[in-house]
This record gives sequence, C-alpha cells and structure tokens, in this order.
Amino acid sequence: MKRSGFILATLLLLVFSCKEKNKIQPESPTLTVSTTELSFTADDKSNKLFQITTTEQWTAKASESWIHLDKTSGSSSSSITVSVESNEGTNDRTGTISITGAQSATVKVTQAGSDIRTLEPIASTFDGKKRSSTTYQLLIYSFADGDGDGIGDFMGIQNRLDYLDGLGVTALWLSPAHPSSSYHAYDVSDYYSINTLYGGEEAFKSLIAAAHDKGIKIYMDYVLNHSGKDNAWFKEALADPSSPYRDYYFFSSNPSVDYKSFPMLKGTTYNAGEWKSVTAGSPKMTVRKTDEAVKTGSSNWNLWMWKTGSEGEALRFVDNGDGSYYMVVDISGSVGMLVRKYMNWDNGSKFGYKSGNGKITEGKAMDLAPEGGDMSFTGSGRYRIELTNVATETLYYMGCFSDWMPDLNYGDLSDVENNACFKDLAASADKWINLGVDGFRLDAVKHICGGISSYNMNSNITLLAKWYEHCNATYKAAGHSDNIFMVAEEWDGHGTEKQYYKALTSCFEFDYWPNLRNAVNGSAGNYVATVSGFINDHKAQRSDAVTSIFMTNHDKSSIKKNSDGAGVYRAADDLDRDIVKEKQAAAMILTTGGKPFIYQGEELGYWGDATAGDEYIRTPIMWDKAGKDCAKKGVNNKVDNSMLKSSISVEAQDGDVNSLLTVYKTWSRVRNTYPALAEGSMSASPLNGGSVASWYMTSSDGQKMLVIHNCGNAEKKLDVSDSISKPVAILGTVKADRNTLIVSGHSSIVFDLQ
Ligand SMILES: [Ca+2]
Ligand SMILES: [Ca+2]
Repeated sequence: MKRSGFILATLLLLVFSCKEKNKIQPESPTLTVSTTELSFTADDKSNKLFQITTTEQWTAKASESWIHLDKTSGSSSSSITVSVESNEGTNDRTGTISITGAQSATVKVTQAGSDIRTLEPIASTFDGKKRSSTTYQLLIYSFADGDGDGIGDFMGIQNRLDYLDGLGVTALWLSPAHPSSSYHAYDVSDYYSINTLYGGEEAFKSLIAAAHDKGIKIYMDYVLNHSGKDNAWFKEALADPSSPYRDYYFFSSNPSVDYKSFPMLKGTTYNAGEWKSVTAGSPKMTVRKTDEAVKTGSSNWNLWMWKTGSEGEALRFVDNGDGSYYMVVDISGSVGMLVRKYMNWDNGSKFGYKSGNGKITEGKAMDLAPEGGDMSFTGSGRYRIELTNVATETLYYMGCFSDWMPDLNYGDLSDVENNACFKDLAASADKWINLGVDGFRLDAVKHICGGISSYNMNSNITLLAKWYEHCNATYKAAGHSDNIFMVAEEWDGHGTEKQYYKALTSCFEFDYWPNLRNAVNGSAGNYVATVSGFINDHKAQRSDAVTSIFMTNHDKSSIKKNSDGAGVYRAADDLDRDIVKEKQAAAMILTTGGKPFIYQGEELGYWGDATAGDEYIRTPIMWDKAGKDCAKKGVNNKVDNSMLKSSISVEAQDGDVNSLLTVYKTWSRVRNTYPALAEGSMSASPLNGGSVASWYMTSSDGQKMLVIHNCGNAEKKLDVSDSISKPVAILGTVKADRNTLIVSGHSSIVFDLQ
C-alpha cells in the first residue's frame, strides 16, 4: 500500500468512526493514537488527553492556532495534552493535529460554537387564581396594629391583607384568638368568645369576610390539652365540689394513687411535677359601713389590698371562732382586693371574683372563687369586711405545662362524644366553623392523653379522630363540599407523627426543616427522596392527607442550640443569617410538594433568640422603615432592635428586586400560576444528586415542571435531556449552552416542560 493511500484510508476511518479506538496497523514499527476525534464545548476550559503509542520518535503539529499542544514531540508511550488557547468565539471551529513518526495520523479537533446565554424567566401570566395552599403563620398580637394601642389586632390584619395576598398565601393560621391572661393566649379563658384586645367578635367576623374575599382562609389555633386557669370552668370547678366542671379537669386529693382511675390517663405514668396544688372553696365577703374602731386580727386568712400603682399590703382577719372572720378598716377611694387563706401566695390560696366585673357593692355578699380575678371597691370612711363560708379543701389538678394551664379531661374515650367537656369544646368549635372559620391548628396534641413526660399516642388518635369527625360534620353541614382542614402540632419524628394522620388531615412535619437546611447547606442529594417519602407515607394513611411543611415556628424548634441545649432560634439563625441561603430555602419550600407554611417575619429574614423570652422569636412585623408601625407592645416591647433596622422592614424590601421578600413573592406567584407546582406530585429528576436537588412536579392533568436547585457554592454544569425552552422562575444566575445548564452556586431554576 502506498503511504498516501494509507493516509486517505485513515482519514476516512477517522471521520466515520468517531471516538472509537483506532489502531493503525501498517507495517512495523507502529503508531497508535487512542482517540481520533476530540470535541470541546464552547466554554470548555479543561484539557483533553490522548495517548500516543509508538516504537519510534513522533512529532505532533496543530494545524490551527487556537489549538495548543502541550507536547509536540516524544517517543514510545506518551500522551499529548490539548487545550484551547482562546475559547471565546461563537462559531463552530475545527482543526487537525498531524502526527508524524513511524506512520502518520491525523486527529480531528472540534469546538462547538458558543451558545451560552443567561436565562431569564418567562413565566405564564398569573391569572390571579391562587392555586397553592401556602399558609402564613400569623401572631395576632404582633403582626399589625389597627387601632394604635401597640398590640396587634384583627383590624391590623385586615388592613394588611394585600400584603398577605401579595405573598400568595391562601390561608392564615392565627395564634389563639380567645380571651386569655397571657400575651400569647395559649391559656384560654373562654373558648366561646374572642379577645377584646384584638377587637372582639365583630372585628373577627369582619376579618374573615375580608380574607375570604381575597381567597384567604382562616385557621384558628385550638388548645385541647388545657384551658387557662382563668377559665370560668376551672374557677367554678374549684369553688363548688358539686360543680359539673370538676369533671372537666383532673382533680384529686391524692393524685399519685388516683391518676390510675382517670380513663384518659390510661397507659401513662404519674409525674408529681405535673400536678399542682390548689385551695378549693367558695368564701363570701361582705363590705359594709361601720362606726366600730379599726381592727385587724392574727388569722392566716388575710385581705391583700392595694391602691392603683402601689404594691399593697396584707391585713389579717379577726377569727370569730365560728368559721367566720372580720376586720375593720378605713378606705379612701378605689382599692383592689384579693382574699388569701395563707400569708403567702402558695398552695393556690388566692380567692377573687368568679365572674362579672369584680366590682364589690357595699352591703352585698360577694361570691369568691379560687384563682378568681382582682376585685375592686370604692369607698370613703370606715368599713367592716366580713368573711364567711370559709370551708376549703386542698386539691391537686393536672397542669402538665404550668400551673396556669390546667389539663382538660375528656373522660372515657370510648364514649368521648358524650363527654360534657368534649361536647363543650366541640360546641365552641361549631360556633367558629359556623362563623366562617375554615380549619384548625391543634396545639400540643401528643400531651392531651397524659402529660409532658408520659402520654398515650393511641388514646390521642382515638380522641382526635372523634374531634375531627365532629368538626367535619359541622363543616359539611355549613355547606362545604371538601373536608375541613386540621393540622396538629405533634412535635415528634416522622415515624410517630405520621400515625396521627389516622385521625387528622395533617400534622406538621417536624423532620422537614432539618432536611431542607441540610440541602441548602449543600447536602441536597437526599432531599427529594426524603420529602417525597414523607408525602407518600401520609397519603398512605388517608387520601386527603396534606403534608404540612415549615421551617421554624413560634416555639423553640430550631436545630441550632444555645448553651443550655435549647433550640431557641429562628430558621434564619439555623442558616447562619446567610441571606443567600435564606433565599434558596424560600425557593425550595415553595417548589416542594405539600403545604408550605411561612412563619411571620421569615419572609423578611427575621432572626431571634428566645433565651431571654419567647417574645424574641415572635417579633412584630416592621411595616415602615422608621419602625413606627410595629406592634411591639404585643410582645411587651421585648424585641431585638439590632434586627429591627430599616433594611428589614416591609417598606424597604417591598420594592427591592434583590430582597428576600421579593423572592418569596416571586416564587409564591409562580407556585400559584402552575397547578403542577401548587399541588403536583414530586419525583426525582436524573439531575438530582450531590449538591443538586432536582425533581419533577407533575399535576394530575399531566402538566410537568422541572425544578433544579444547585445548593453548592460552586457552579454546576448539568446536561438536561428535558426541554429548557421555558424557564419560569430563576434565583441567582443560570446560563445555558444548548442543553447544558450552567447553574451558579446557590441558584435555582424551574422549567415548564409543557
Ligand atoms: Ca391594637
Ligand atoms: Ca394532657
């Protein structure tokens, strides 16, 4: 064979058998080239190697200037490094490397033309119909103040419905709306009424109507484990041994023995610290004018009396020896009064007014109730104060969270729907459902049947199933065609939490946030499988299951712990207050299946440390840059002013395209635009793994979206087999070179696959 003929044959072979190992086998000595064709993508900066094997010297020469040869000559087995000297052109280019030695070979080098472009979102126009079930967790007392008293209220919320609508939410979970003696209101004084501090029932109704007009549902926070100590049920139970309300609570004079006889505590163990002592009884007090000399005695029964603004003093009664007591005192103006059995406040020795306004009328006996409210008397001159009916008993009641939160007792669970306490609570829920409330968040459900340290999951599920059934029947009777939404705070791992779906449509997935946080910190490969696993597990329990996902909430649920080992922080702190990661966490939760909850302030980047008080993770929304419109009094002014700077305000972030708030609004809008994102099912895409979390969201009608989050710090190149012609949301920077995506660190993109 002539040499020229051989070269021609070789070239033909090179052209038609790309990338195949091509052994040239002429007469000895030999020259072997391991690769005969090299391809470079437009922005490829890497070196390519190919192996030369020969028994003699060889020389290589590039035919084009843009090909750089690291090795131009050599002998025996060695490799050539080829890199590209200039790679900025946009056209396809080819070149050849000629190798001469024992024989000659030609290698074709091809550079694909650059088609790198920065992607811009081209989302479909949002038709205004919110499709996602995204919910905003709102603290009534610190969200927005409508009447200017510094405490958040319903009018404030109503005034800010446009803000919530702009966030794309379709429901509000309100903190407890009932009257209460605490700022957070988880100790309910009356389940049938609405806190007047927030504007009362009329303002609540007005908010419900206005929210519904914007497609926003209202979920009430319901506390089934305990009432407040100020609840009339509890006061009446203490005042009267024959009161039916005694059965609403766990009362006993010997709880270590008696707890076993409470059906609802079956399967739990006694914990002395969860039972609080109280002095039960119903003394009567009468104040009347007298001319006698001033006199006090030495009895332990005493009257705590104070003027507004003063600390007060304890005046002892004179013991008549017949079960009645008296004292004679001078009173000028208005004074506050409480009666106590002991000279201190221990053992629940306080007696005050049972109901009404607490105003004492001269000459009229006042019925006193244990743990009753402050009384007031206005007088001028000398008065005789008499105390009768002072028989008391020392009782213990279960108050697993605290002494001001007595646990509620629903009796025998097999017949709970006929239990008076259950029926009372259920009737109160009926009132709110019929008023237009759309669902409930149930507080502390795992402690209902039992206490903090010992509780019975199966009993809880039995009780909650009955509760749900009752409320859903009321809801349906009110004309709704769907099932009522009810989400439980079942603070536990996924394995236990999922059991509660036997009773309820939803539970908060407390295992979600650690997974999201890991993902955002770069370990993203397991996110899709884990979260879709949660969703599938819930669906396996019931077809209407809703997986409620959230970052952190008003409780101490952060991953980061303080020096006491308590997770007292907010989600932003768990992300080291890194705004880039906070943005990506937002984009991820808003592209994930299930029902995302946004906790008040999360959308603005709020952080907080509750070591000095829970108020610090319940910070009011700062509406204006100056901070004048900020319901600080709702949290007793316990705010971190180093956070509440103008830049964190709604006013500052609202118009800023780079703000966290804008990310929330943008991604919420996209979620609301596409049914697949709003309510589709989640499955891993081939791109998922390592620092990349990527999945498909597919709706029941076949709409499909491709979601990609590069959670690493480094740029990622991803060869995508799906169409990337319609990006609908982008966080950070994403470029494309034909079907290769170049996703910058902590950048995200969603494609409509049409
Ligand atoms: Ca107010
Ligand atoms: Ca309980």
